[in-house]
Amino acid sequence: MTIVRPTEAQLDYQRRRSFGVFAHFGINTFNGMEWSDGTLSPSTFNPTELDCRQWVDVYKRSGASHVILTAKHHDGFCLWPTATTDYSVASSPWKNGAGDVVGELAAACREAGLGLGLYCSPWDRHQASWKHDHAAYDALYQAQLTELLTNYGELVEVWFDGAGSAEHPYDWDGIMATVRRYQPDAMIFNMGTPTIRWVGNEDGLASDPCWYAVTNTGDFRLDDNRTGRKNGKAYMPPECDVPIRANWFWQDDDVHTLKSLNHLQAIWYRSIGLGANLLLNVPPDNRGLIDSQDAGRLLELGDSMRERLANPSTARLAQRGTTITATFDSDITFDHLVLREDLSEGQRIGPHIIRANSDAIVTNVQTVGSQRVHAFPPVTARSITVEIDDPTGRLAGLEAYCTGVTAIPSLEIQLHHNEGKIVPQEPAGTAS
Ligand code: FUL
Repeated sequence: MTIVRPTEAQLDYQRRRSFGVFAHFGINTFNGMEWSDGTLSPSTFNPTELDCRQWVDVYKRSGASHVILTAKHHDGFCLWPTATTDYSVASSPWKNGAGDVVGELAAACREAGLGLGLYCSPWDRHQASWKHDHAAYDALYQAQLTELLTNYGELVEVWFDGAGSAEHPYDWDGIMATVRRYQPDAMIFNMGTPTIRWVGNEDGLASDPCWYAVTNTGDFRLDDNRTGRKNGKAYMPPECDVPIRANWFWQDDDVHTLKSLNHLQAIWYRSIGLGANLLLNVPPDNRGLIDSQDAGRLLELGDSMRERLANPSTARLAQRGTTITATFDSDITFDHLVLREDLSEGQRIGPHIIRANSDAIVTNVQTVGSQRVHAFPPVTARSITVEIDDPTGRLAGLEAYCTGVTAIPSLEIQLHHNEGKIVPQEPAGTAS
């Protein structure tokens, strides 16, 4: 079986950027819409108090390592003063047309040490050429990307959204060459030749197993998106995107859909806790600020998870074949374990069983990956064993925690904007 290996940039991303924030912001924010058709007037874009430092302050304090901004959504309205179209902030009353949201966010991120990624929708409903003159649109899109990739410093991720694009074949070779040329280390989300993939739902949920390799690439409707496969052909870890309310753009009438702390924690364990990356959308409102209720909830999530994982007991590891013995300095009581696989030779560990004092405390679980978080009723032991399925698998680390929380929280029923109920589907095998 061939096991594909990650690049250094992918490994770094998995290690350091497991939690990012998505910021949907644009002309929709001022018109109560999620998708608009490219005809809304730029005169409606007018944030009265826009302050990217306030966004970055909230994001940073939550523990997020990066933010991804919708520089252009499907409506084609550009948040930077692009030379490619008038449909941008330059035609808006905001700062009399002299503003640049991408520039302000990039500066705030640089100042605070937060990574920046940009979303630039290939589907553009404002440009007639998108439908009628593919070559002209492809040139315009390349020019827009070039502006974004060259004027705003280092980007950690470029987000390509597949929505709406079925009818337009893009010049992916050209687009990828542009990204590689100007931002060689940036992760590429989901289209072209991606380095990270969509997890297959917008509920923020990965599955167990969470394999990083997939076989079908370059198509965002992958059948092995959700679980991946051990012997897949390309290394492409999943990113789990989910909005903090029902909608991606800020709306003035959906605060009742703000996800509870319990539900966000449930998402955390089923994304970051399964070794996937989480991208939680916390968008600016029509003042150009993060709403205090959204900010409060995001900070509660960050604080609570940080508190749970604040005091690790680190184990010494010894491996014989498929048995790994993890020994602590003394007897300790713990209810959480975090396992980290050494991924430098590719992801190898599948089903594993953890025993303490010869009782099985974790069973029926699959992959480990960049980090796997298990929760269970308290156990006291000086050493534990992890029985893995593949003798070539290696753990890079194992830590135990006493959190007072003895199970992974359950998902809650969510409300749609229009009050319809969404029952989140529990991904297979995630309860440990
Ligand atoms: C989808 C888009 O259509 C939504 O508006 C949103 O941007 C989401 C993150 O991706 O494909």
